[in-house]
Amino acid sequence: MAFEGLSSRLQGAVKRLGRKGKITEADLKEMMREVRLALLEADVNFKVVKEFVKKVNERALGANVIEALSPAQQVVDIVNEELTILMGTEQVPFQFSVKPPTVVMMVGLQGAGKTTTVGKLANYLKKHHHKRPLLVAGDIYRPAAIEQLKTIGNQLDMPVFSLGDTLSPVDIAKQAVDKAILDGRDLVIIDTAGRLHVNEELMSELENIKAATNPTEILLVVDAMTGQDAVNVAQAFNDRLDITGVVITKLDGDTRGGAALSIRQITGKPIKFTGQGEKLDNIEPFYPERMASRILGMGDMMTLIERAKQEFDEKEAEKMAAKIRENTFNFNDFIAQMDQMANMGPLEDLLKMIPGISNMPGIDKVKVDPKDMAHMKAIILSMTPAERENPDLLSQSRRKRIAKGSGQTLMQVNRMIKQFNESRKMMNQMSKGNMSGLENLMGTGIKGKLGKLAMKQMMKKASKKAKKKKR
Ligand SMILES: Nc1nc2c(ncn2[C@@H]2O[C@H](COP(=O)(O)OP(=O)(O)OP(=O)(O)O)[C@@H](O)[C@H]2O)c(=O)[nH]1
Ligand SMILES: [Mg+2]
Repeated sequence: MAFEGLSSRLQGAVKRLGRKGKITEADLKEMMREVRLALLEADVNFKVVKEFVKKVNERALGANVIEALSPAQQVVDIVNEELTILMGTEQVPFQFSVKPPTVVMMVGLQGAGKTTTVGKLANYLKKHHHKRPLLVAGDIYRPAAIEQLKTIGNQLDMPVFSLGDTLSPVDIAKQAVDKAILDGRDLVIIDTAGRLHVNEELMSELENIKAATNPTEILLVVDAMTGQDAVNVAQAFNDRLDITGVVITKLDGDTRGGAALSIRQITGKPIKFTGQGEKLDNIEPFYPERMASRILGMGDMMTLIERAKQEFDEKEAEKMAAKIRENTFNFNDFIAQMDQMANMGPLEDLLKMIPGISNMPGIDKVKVDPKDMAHMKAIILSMTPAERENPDLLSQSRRKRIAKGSGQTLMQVNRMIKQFNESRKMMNQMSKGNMSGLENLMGTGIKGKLGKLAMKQMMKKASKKAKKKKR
């Protein structure tokens, strides 16, 4: 798969960071070193790498991730966002001419995938935009080029405009546009010849085709396998032709993918499509965000972060953490946390989405019984507001009343209150001590989930203890 090296290195760096409850400036430095190496190894242009690392580092320090409740998470978030920005932030759609036909020039070096992409793009725009394409055989130099395009036209059941190999490509292109207008074709895609290297002859021919046909899109086709050189090639084509976009082909291959990461930054021109195979429907619009997630291998984790962000009010989290510290965490807070969790879907699912957690020993045995939760909630809801605020008010007579009100036995009520008090004490101690974990756990979204989990485990322990005592 493309980006494999980059992905595994970045994920490795993230994982190492992810195990820490707190990170230091040294951790951050080490992480940035890894990110830098990962990008360089993936053949990302060194200027791009330098700029990228600088930006991520500045943001991480600026966001004070070292002080933050979830430093690792925030660093990952920043890397993901910057990767997205690096690749262009938004999907840039294919442009159509206001006045048909829309003319497209496909340009690029030899073997990049121009001819194939002519077919793919025609196929795509017919399918998704109901266009009526005319394919133009503008490569008169490579002997089999015309036949290759005709075969593609046959496969797609689309007309191919060819005048053989005696007229100049400029004339062919010009006549093709006239023919399209005559036949009511609203899309003209011109295949052009490739060269091994950028050279003057090629560039001036392409300039002439551009002048003769006034294309709306000039798409540079770049093979994803091209390493560092991709950037120079893109720059050369852009300088002469002022390209409108880039198509990265062969992303299905075993490529390091550096080209995809550098070109936007260096040329300022968007990647519009990617080719992911030899078949004529292996083309997709390029989405920077999706590509970044794919590179980080964190599609799931990003979803989780997004969900947590939506569901959780950061201020509430702060408040909760403070309450634990000050030992004023009460039943209302407890219920609020429970509801919070319910909004986020089953806890087990959430845990599975967090890299590093999913393979923690024993984690798969953690089962959160919704019935348990419901019982706890019923008991709490049978308390008066004052009792919920202040668990110390709960005398035996009050507990009897609560048991009745909640349909639970007195024993169940006692046990629940005891568990609550014990966990509260434990959380308070942890928040004061070196176990930075718990305050975090009760903090922001994801941690809120973990907080629940920790609480649950503590409660289990407490109840086992209670049982032992009784015997
Ligand atoms: N795996 C894979 N192969 C591709 C992709 N795009 C093109 N190819 C293959 O790459 C080879 C070259 O593709 P062409 O479309 O002929 O490239 P070209 O730029 O027109 O080449 P010239 O006309 O010689 O300059 C062909 O074997 C294609 O099947 C892709 O996205 N994935
Ligand atoms: Mg070709």
